[in-house]
Amino acid sequence: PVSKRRTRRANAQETRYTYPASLQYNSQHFCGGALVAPDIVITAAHCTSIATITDIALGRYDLDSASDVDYEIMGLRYDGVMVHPNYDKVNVRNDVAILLLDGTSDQAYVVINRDDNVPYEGEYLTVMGWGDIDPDSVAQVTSDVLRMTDLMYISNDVCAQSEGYATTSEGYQFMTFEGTIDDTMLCAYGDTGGSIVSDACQGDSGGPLIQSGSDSSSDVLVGLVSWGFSCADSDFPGVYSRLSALYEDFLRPTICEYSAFP
Ligand code: 4AZ
Repeated sequence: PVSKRRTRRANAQETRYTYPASLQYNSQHFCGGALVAPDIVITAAHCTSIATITDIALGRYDLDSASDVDYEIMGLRYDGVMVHPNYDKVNVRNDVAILLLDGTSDQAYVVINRDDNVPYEGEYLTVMGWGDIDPDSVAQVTSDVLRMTDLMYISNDVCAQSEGYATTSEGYQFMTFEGTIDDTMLCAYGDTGGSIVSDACQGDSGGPLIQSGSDSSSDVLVGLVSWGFSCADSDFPGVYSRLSALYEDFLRPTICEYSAFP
């Protein structure tokens, strides 16, 4: 996650989050994910077309360091990528995929939100990832350590009416689709007033947006980083896959069928 100012960037605590996954191609991080059962990671559907997933790193904090304890590198089971059947890549709808691991993780996994009334308007949420930390530089600079930031949940209507998505040609240009934030999406933004904006960015995609509990086993996974116009621009909130909307039709039945720990 990024911020236009350094002050609000925060490294996650080394051992606070056990369920973030780093999806890698030949040891290079390219997307996030979340461990939701000992043998299942979920991520954004669009991540499955960015690169081939050769490794899934779990229990990591510093991707560049061998000093992380208890971390795990997993692969995918044969035919282990299950994209939501109604994933719509033009409109970025139903942006979720299930990854079946070829092993069993010892990390604490995170509970998926199934309550349509969560999050509530104005609720604070937390996003985390190893994604781009400097959106102003041309090169993508992924973080070596896991970073997190708090964001505020806003309703889909408020999001669609935000300065950027509602009014600017940039917004319209980006939203080549019908211009709605549909019910498989949710929005959150990190504008604390002034110029300090924190946000998810490239490389954070697929990673967890949570309602924070006191530890990893009491956190609730409400979203996955999905899209947004630019990063850390106060006119454009970040958009996430809304997991409560994807739970009954896809996540619950698929996890029940394929996990050895349903
Ligand atoms: C991306 O390209 C991306 N600011 C992810 C999140 C956001 C923008 C872009 C949200 O993966």
